[in-house]
Amino acid sequence: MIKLYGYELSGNSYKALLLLSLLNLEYEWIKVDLMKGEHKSSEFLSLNSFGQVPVLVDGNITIADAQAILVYLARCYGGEQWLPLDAVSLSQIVRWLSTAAGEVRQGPESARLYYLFNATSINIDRANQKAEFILTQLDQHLRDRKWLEFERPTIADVAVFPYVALAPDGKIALDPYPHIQNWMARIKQLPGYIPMVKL
Ligand SMILES: N[C@@H](CCC(=O)N[C@@H](CS)C(=O)NCC(=O)O)C(=O)O
Repeated sequence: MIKLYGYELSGNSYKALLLLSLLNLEYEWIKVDLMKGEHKSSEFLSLNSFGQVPVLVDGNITIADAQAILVYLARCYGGEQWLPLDAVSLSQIVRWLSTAAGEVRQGPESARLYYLFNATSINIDRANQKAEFILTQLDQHLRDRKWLEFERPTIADVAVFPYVALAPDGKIALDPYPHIQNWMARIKQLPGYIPMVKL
């Protein structure tokens, strides 16, 4: 059975959980307690030397990084729907995987880290500026679209959704972004959708 190593308050772990659930796959959840430093144990470092969750183990395959896990699951178990492979479509999806790991991480994800986990090394003014930029961009992008790309949900939506939905944890209100809110509501309606803390 697929094993997912993660932490329940980790939005990156949630990305992997969400796709596992949307794909209706069975998995075993293995909690790595970041608060207890379990991600720095030698046992966990042998799975991911970066010392970060999530990590997915499927048979003899071990994959670290939320975006990499989404790609793996989509291609192994989701067919063309979640990650099409023609050059243009693939590049459109990868753009959003990069945005999730770039602008979204520097913005709402960092603000959440600052307030929820007291990560005072984060420059909160900069995180707020980055958040406003990417949320405004996303809202514009979604003005006349149901999903980030194409006429269906893909791993682009799964990668970007968690830390946008969690923005209020970083004291970033989503009220000014109606198109983002409509998109989030659509994601929550998908068969197999699970909210973040259900573990
Ligand atoms: N690029 C990685 C980042 C993963 C990441 O930052 N994980 C956090 C939890 S959300 C973590 O494990 N932090 C502990 C640490 O970096 O020491 C991904 O997208 O999965």
